[in-house]
Amino acid sequence: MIPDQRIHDLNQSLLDNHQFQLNYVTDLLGRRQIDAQDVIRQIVDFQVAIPSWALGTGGTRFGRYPAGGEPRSLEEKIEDVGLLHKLNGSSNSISLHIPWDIPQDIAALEQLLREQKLVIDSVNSNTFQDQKDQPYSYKFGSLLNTEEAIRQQAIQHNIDCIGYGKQLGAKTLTVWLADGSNFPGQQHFRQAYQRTADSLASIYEAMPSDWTMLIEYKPYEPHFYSMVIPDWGTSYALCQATGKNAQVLVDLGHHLPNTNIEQIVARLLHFGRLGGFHFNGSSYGDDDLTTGSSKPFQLFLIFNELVDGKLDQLVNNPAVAYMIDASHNTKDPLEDLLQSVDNILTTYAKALIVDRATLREAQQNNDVVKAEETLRDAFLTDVRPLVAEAYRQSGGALQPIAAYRAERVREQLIQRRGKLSVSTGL
Ligand SMILES: [Mn+2]
Repeated sequence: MIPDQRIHDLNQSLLDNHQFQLNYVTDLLGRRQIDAQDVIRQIVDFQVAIPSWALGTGGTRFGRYPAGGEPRSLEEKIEDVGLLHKLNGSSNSISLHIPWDIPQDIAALEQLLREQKLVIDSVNSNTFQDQKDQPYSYKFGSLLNTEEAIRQQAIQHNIDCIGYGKQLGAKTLTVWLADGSNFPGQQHFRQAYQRTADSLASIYEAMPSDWTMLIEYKPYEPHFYSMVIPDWGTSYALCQATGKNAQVLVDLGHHLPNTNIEQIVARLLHFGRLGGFHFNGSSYGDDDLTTGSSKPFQLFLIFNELVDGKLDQLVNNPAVAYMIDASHNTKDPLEDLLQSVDNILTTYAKALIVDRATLREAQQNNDVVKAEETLRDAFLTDVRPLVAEAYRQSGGALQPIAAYRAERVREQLIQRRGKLSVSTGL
């Protein structure tokens, strides 16, 4: 939608200022024996999957205010992600939600994905709502249901998701269960857990051996008394029981307030069971806001653990799948996603420049202040020119949101798709 030449021209007008700032940061890091080009290369390599359900407005329980021009089909969703990837070079994949985005014409979709330089990274099953043609209801749970026929229906849905994913080259199934209870005594805790474990085992058995099953946890919502997978410990136990290709997925919004998420990340890396990430921003619960918007330091501490784990030879963890899982009520969804990816990359860059030798030494010597100051030093360094340069080197825009606005993309989308088009999702 945005021609290369146009991105080049927009960049050209910013280049002088950009170069000045980039030179300054490069020099600053050079004085700390850090190669800025090396950091930029790592930012270029970092890719975040965009969820097919986050390209339209949604999310509040009370109403929805369409942005206009929302994608009406999977094809249009792919176009939108292609646009994001064109602007930032960092969003090369899509997480597919089934049944909101069931692929129809596989050959045409493959062609479109190739054109937009995108891949499908994961398929996400949905047993948290009833579909109009399904025989049984999930009102009282899916994989944990007391009725075998209902469990079978939910298992089969997950197997169908694997089938759709296989057609498009995905290799990851993400399972998030809304299963739980609202009242004391409603469910037998141990039996509900065991039925869940058995159902997951059946799905795992049907999964190709080169696939990964990501098991997501959440402490509350939609159920408020108990969730069958409320925490990382339960996810981890289920992964252990299920098989080596089952991994824990950490969604940043799926923790009770003040939970030390960075420590959870470190634990899972230590156990080799951190499979994926759902990025979003949260003040209270599953708020699904822009990643890093209100708690940037927490996001930095999480990235600090991810980078530390990656550099540590003793850590034997498979590649982590990075995905956004957010929803947008007040912002243009595409601008929100550009902001989220920008916050993610900026925070990643800050974690990359942490002086790890000094940090280790301070930790070893119990020098509390030095250790904390070492982290603060990286966190407070303005690395935005490195991220902008990564965008530019990937063929993207130095300032993706400014380019998006300059091109009046939303207005163009409204013209093509209509003011009232509404995307599938929550
Ligand atoms: Mn999630």
